[in-house]
Parts: sequence; structure tokens; C-alpha cells
Amino acid sequence: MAYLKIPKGWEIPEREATSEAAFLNRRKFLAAMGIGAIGATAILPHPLAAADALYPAKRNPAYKLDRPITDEQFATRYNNFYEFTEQKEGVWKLVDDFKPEPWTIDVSGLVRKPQKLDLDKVLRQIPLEERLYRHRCVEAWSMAVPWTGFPFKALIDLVEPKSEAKYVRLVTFFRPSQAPGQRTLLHYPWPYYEGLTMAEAMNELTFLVTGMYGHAVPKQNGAPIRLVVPWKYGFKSIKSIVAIEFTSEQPRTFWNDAVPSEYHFLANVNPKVPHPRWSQATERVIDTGKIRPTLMYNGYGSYVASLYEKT
Ligand SMILES: Nc1nc2c(c(=O)[nH]1)N[C@H]1C(S)=C(S)[C@@H](COP(=O)(O)O)O[C@H]1N2
Ligand SMILES: [Mo]
Repeated sequence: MAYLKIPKGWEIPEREATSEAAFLNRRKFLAAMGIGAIGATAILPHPLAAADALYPAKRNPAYKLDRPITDEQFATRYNNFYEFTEQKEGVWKLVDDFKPEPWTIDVSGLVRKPQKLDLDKVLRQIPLEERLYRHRCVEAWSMAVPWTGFPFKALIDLVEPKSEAKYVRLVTFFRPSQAPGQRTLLHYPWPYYEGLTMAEAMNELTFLVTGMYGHAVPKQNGAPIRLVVPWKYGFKSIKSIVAIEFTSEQPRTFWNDAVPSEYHFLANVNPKVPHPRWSQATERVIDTGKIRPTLMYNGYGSYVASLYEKT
């Protein structure tokens, strides 16, 4: 009987095994790194090279942790980013087609200077700093992350909100061709949207993040720019922001529209108020598996409790 050689997966030339877009993108990346055949691909200055010069940024010692920093391998491979998949362990494997550069943020609504901000220019204008923050997901897991970014207030000051602005609404990209969850999870009201009161947005803790662990934020964690609001459940910390709108009315939010009985606008971390389906009294630390008591306002009450005191 004739011996027929069936090529195994690993014998297929890379060009056939990878999608064309991914292949070309990899070549561009290798070229930018100075790797790969000279002359085969034009060597273009890669925007990421400039971005990498921003990291690591100087740590702001004011923001201290009561626990160890989470192992980077866990923080970058256990994600909630439904635009890609609902499987937390799978997000990082599905982000290859997502192109976070160039990037603009459309700032509109009740501001004196509405504008389309070019992220590269913003990063040359506003200095970056590193902060250690706790992060508590509504699903009762937590981590502690060295984020790099700048206060949301610094961006708000650029656009000069009018006095009628009472809330800010933030929106994630809508790119089904780059994000498989936006093609398959059709029951969600894409694109993702979130909101804060102006007082919350202006609070010193409210941070726009472009980096983590001393380098640019990876795609699975919300490249190229995401919000971090550490006293609220993680779903308020919207990723990959393309638009910011200043409004007089409280904006709707993605999770409140998806499951109104379970996720609310305020979403402050509170160990005494259980989720309808589980307790919020404790949390599982993602890298060690340790169970810790959850802190009121995630331990940030001295910064934010006054925002919620009834007068
Ligand atoms: N656009 C968008 N932003 C998002 C999410 C999402 O699915 N899409 N998930 C949220 C949730 S539930 C959490 S806990 C954090 C997770 O951030 P991390 O993956 O960097 O830990 O992102 C938040 N921001
Ligand atoms: Mo979350």
C-alpha cells in the first residue's frame, strides 16, 4: 500500500496557517523591530516604539497597597473583555486582529472645547505616573495592579466642561471584524458604554490608564486607553475608550441595560450589599487563590465616601 504523507499542522508553511492579515502584521512588527529580511518590507517607524519610551513612568508613592502586587501573568491572562469572549482565560488569545493605533477619542457634549483627541498627542502633553491600585470585580475576584496613566481630571480640564455638565459618558470601540465577541455575543447592546457623575470623574483616584507593569497596556487589558475607578466594581472601568460625552442627564450603562436587576450605575464596592446571586463579603485573589475580606469602597473610603454622604 502506498505510503501517503499527510502534512501535520506544524508542517504547514506559516503563510498558510495564519490569516493573511495576521501574517502581514507580524512582518510589519518584525520589520519595525529591525528583524526580518532587509528590503523585503519597508522599515517604517513603529508608533509603539515611541509609546514604549513613556514606560516605566515614575511611581506616585501616595497610592499604597495593603497586599502584594498581582503576578503580571495572571493580570494579563485572566480578563473580562466581552468584545472578545466571555471566557476570562481566553481573551488574550483572541486580540491579534484588534488594532489600537492610531487612536482618537471623540470628546463632545457640554464642553467649551469639543474635539477629537489624538492619543499620541495627549501622551506628549499630559505626564504619566504609576499608581498601585486594588481592583475588585463584581464577580468576587480581585487583583492589585501597577497601572500607568494620568488623572481623568487632566483630560477633562483640556476640554473645559460647562456648568450644565453633570455626568460623563464613555464608549468603547465597535469593531466586529476585530473583536469576535461583537460578532457572536449578539444579545449584548454593543458598543460597551459606561458613565460617572462629574464629581466621580474629577476625583483624584479616577485614572485613565495607558500602561501597566511598566509598559504599554496590553490589548486584553484595554489598549490603548481605559478607565480605572478603583472604588467601584470592575465593570465601571471601561476599556479601549473611543468617545467621551459630557451630559446633563445620567447616562445609561451597558451592564444595567443588559441585566438591570444585577448591575447599577453607582456600583460602589460594598461588602454588605450582596449581588442577587452571591455574597460580596469576600473576594478571591486571582494569582494566589487567597480569600480576603472585601473592604468598603475597596479601601478607598477616605477619598470618596464624602461623595455619597446624604446632606
Ligand atoms: N469595553 C469593556 N470594558 C470592560 C469590560 C468589558 O467587557 N468590555 N469588562 C469590565 C470588567 S467586568 C472588569 S472586572 C474589568 C477587567 O479588567 P482587566 O481585564 O484589565 O482585569 O474591565 C471592565 N471593562
Ligand atoms: Mo468585572
